[in-house]
Amino acid sequence: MIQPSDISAWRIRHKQANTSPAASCLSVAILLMSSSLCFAQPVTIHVDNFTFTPVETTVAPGTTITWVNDDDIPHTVVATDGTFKSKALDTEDQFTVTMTEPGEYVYFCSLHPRMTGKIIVKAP
Ligand SMILES: [Cu+2]
Repeated sequence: MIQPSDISAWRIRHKQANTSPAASCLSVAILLMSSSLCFAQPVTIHVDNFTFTPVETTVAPGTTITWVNDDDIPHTVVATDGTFKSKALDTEDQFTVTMTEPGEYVYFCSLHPRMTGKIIVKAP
């Protein structure tokens, strides 16, 4: 015979097993009294053929952005206002920053200054 306590234990296990990442995030957000963390999905920007792709991207504050050099020559990632600056990235090297302050950040490759991109940090 199943006791009521068995059912509630099963429910707890069942609930945990089916908790989605979004639901977990929501719980964490309620705990922290902050919703901005939940919308900060990491973003990857590819560097290839002298181009940043996507060339412009809008993210929430707290978003981690990773540039990956898919090109066969080195590139850098340098913000015009000095917010971030990578070393020369060889093929397959990565550079990661976390953007916390809202604003518009234009960046370029210091080796090939015509390569530019833009990150817009904006609360959702
Ligand atoms: Cu470059």
